[in-house]
Amino acid sequence: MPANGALNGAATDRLMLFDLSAMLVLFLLAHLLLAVALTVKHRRPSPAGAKHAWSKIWLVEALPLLTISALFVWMTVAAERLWAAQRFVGPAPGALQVEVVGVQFQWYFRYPGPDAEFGRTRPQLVNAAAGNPLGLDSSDTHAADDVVSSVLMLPADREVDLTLRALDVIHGLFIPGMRVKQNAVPGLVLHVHFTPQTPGTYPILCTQVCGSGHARMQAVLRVVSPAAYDAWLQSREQRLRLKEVRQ
Ligand SMILES: [Cu+2]
Repeated sequence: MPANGALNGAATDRLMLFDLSAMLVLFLLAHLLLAVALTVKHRRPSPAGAKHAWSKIWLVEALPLLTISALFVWMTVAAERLWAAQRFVGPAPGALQVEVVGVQFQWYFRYPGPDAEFGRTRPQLVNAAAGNPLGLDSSDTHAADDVVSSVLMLPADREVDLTLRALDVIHGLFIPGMRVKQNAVPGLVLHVHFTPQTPGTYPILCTQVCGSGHARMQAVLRVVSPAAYDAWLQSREQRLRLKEVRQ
């Protein structure tokens, strides 16, 4: 994994390190057991030793089995808790709202603009060649100020709530540097939230084999200072207004 740049990433990294270490220890122990079993000569149990058999089974089989089961249950619960913290537990009320749309073979990021509300979209209006890849409905006043970008620009240290949609098939949004992974499914509106911390450029990938162009379905996340983010959004808004004036 690349260096972590998000608030939630440290806990994920700690759990992954623990899980991998536990797997390594269990792997080595299993092979040690196998080697011992192969080298020790089999002996016929004496009638006198039969009464010890149950305590031996408990010690050699049941106890390790219960311990490993408890470890696996703990690992599952710990992972589910991290997963749920970014999905089932809602974002902070002031979280930045960004919509992510996956379409063969491109990611689009939509910002609601000054009115803080995403405008209406209609599938019939989707036309990437005409500059409307998401099918924004210009008759809706909320849609007029929506900024659509192919780069995900985010301010550092502010929580972002991503709303994921897909226009055709299932796509998988993966930002390794933020330890964020979430599918975008046609017909579903899914949420995932996180807080980027370290400014920088982070690759965004698609993790679902979504067609012939799947491998090039990549984008970038730019984490910048809040001032740089505001300047970027304002310049995009200005570009929208100029376009409107020309039309
Ligand atoms: Cu894809």
